[in-house]
Amino acid sequence: MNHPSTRRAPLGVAVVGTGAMGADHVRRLTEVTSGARVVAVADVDADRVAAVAAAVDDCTAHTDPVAALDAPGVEAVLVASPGPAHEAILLAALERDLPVLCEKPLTPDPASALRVLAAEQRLGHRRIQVGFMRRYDAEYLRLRALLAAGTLGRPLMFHCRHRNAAPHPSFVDAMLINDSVAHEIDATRWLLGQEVTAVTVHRPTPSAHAPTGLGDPQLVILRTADGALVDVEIFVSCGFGYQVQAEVVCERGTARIGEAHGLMTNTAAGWGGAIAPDFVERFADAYDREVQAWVDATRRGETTGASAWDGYASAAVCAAGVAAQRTPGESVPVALGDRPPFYDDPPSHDGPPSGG
Ligand code: NAD
Ligand code: ISE
Repeated sequence: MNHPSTRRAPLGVAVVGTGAMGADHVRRLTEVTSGARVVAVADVDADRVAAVAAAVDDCTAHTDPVAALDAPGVEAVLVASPGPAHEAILLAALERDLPVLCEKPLTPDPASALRVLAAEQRLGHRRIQVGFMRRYDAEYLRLRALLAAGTLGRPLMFHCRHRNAAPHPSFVDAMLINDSVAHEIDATRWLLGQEVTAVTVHRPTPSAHAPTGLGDPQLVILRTADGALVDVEIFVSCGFGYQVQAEVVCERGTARIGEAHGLMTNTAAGWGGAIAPDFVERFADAYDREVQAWVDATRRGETTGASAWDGYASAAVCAAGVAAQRTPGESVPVALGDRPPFYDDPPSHDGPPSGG
């Protein structure tokens, strides 16, 4: 790779996985992000990848994801394939010393996450950013700044609601934790600055509208190292739209985000607002900032944002959460290894968004 700080040409990106997120990231990199262009796309679905490539100038299409990494002009990779496919492409990217923005989860279990960490450490420098995009959402950033300022005192409880209109068709019980609550797990670690030490899951009688076999909704309780409690309502077949809301209760006050997102109206009939249909709309600004920050950092030769360690720590909590789903009401401890010094340097993106 050319040294990013000495060249002006846009960063050549390969996007692996061109489903909902991948296609949206291709659009973003092409129409919104500055300093980057999509030069290759990959998907195991030949028709889908051909259609996405056809809409982008000078972009090659691949059904073999590794072949996309070796395509002409590729200098960095955005991974948006399903979680179980991440390990193979991450290891291939590290072998080629390519910077990666990997959609969450890093991988779906701690053992595979540790293999990725080992490969990155063998390489000798950090190359992976995990796409925990709430770290770039304006409201989450303000909440983090407020908590860090300390005026509200110590956080005692963190109430979270995470609702989807309908789940991805591949959803099974474990994905409620690995794909959905993974966001609240990262938000807890990032906002409260503490590791999660134990997980309990409570399971109400499932909604009649949940797909067969999916125990939806669930109530997931995380305990943190300093004794804070985090309760997460995860409800992925709520039917009415996409809602992500949170309230931190501290010793001297509370702070709430995500209540009224978007248009609010007052009319003769009453007042009300619109609910985003999905994550693509609700977190559009956060994805824009996340991808721009990744491109900018990559062109400077840096790796910022949530690290592979953060991805592993999240996977370790998820593993406890999936075990807790099988023993409802019982607290399951998190088995988290020690953080290697390699991952000690803090990410540098933590300031408020520009204009925020
Ligand atoms: P999707 O099913 O819409 O798309 C996944 C695509 O990957 C499909 O086109 C599929 O054919 C392709 N694919 C499958 N195996 C592949 C492989 N080995 N190599 C290349 N392509 C492969 O799923 P999605 O909703 O776009 O999710 C993709 C990723 O993004 C997942 O990791 C998911 O957890 C993450 N995601 C993140 C957010 C967020 O808010 N940050 C939201 C949704 C999804
Ligand atoms: C999806 O993979 C996401 O990451 C979304 O942000 C989340 O809301 C959804 O539940 C997941 O399936």
